[in-house]
Amino acid sequence: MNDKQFMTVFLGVMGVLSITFFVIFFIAQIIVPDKRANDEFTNNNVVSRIEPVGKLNYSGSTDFAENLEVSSVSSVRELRCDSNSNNTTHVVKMLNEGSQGPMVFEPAFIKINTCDSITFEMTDAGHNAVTVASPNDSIPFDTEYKPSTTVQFDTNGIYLYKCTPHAMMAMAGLIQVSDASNKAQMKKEIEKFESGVMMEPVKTRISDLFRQNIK
Ligand SMILES: [Cu+2]
Repeated sequence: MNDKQFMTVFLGVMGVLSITFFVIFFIAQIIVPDKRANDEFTNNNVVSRIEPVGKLNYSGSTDFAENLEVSSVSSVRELRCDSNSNNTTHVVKMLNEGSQGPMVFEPAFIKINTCDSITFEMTDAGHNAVTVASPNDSIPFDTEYKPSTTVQFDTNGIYLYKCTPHAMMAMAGLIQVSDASNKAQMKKEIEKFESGVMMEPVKTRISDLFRQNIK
């Protein structure tokens, strides 16, 4: 075989390889989009089931009357409270600066009776109140950065809740509804929460609150 023959064979082989490559590439283009549609993360049926959590909204006004909202829980289950009975509504404020330091709920600990309500008031904008841990069979709450949200508590026990954007600054609070039946479990939950607190001076703010108030 001389150089000329060799080049002819070589170019022929290269040509066949190139055509084969493009055919495979072309087929892949047709197959891959189908595979992608079956991927669980891009499947719309799956995506639509994932609830958006903690939408950030710093445009909260302090016009409470217009935005007052009572948390609706009927889609989860009916509250076990008699709507006619005289239950008290307490107020917890969300503050940039309180008597206990920056980024606090005030009061951070509150003891209420079964079926009482708490109105979370976003006194300073950019805060929410979201359940971290609560008694078994209780309904978690999320004020969704609304200026004022009233939540009724029908399940006894201790609740730990936080402000999502300021949790690392220990912006959290405790609610005791009548009894402290879940005290042991809550102790662990507070420990877990405080492991995520980044500001050293307030690292034990919630466990201190727990120790001082919950018997
Ligand atoms: Cu906050």
